[in-house]
Amino acid sequence: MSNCLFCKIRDGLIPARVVHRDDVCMAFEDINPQAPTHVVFIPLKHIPTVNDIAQEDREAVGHLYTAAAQVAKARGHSEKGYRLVMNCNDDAGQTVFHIHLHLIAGRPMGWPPG
Ligand code: DGP
Repeated sequence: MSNCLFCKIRDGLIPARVVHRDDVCMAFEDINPQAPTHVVFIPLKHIPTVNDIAQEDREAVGHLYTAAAQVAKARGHSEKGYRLVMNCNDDAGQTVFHIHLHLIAGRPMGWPPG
């Protein structure tokens, strides 16, 4: 946890372009954006992967979705749409082991993802 990149961003030890913060989660611009809007939402609590989400974390995880929908709406993406995705472990491409919900929007997207 002490070596977690997103904990360091949460604690202000590494700079990020923060777009949302409340008492449960925060969001910042992805450093390697895959679309005109690419924001990651993290719980303030360190949770390494989706596999580690406990019963007591359910409200915080749901909170990520409502916060993401608010940011998507504020940026005008509600009608055309957007993607919310949380990668879990290596096959899904997770590279930072503090769960995060990607908000990706502003261009058409294919399915299934690669
Ligand atoms: P994932 O592959 O699902 O674990 O996504 C991790 C995302 O985190 C990836 O899209 C790039 C982003 N990221 C990695 N390092 C940094 C950083 O130092 N700052 C910011 N803002 N984003 C980062």
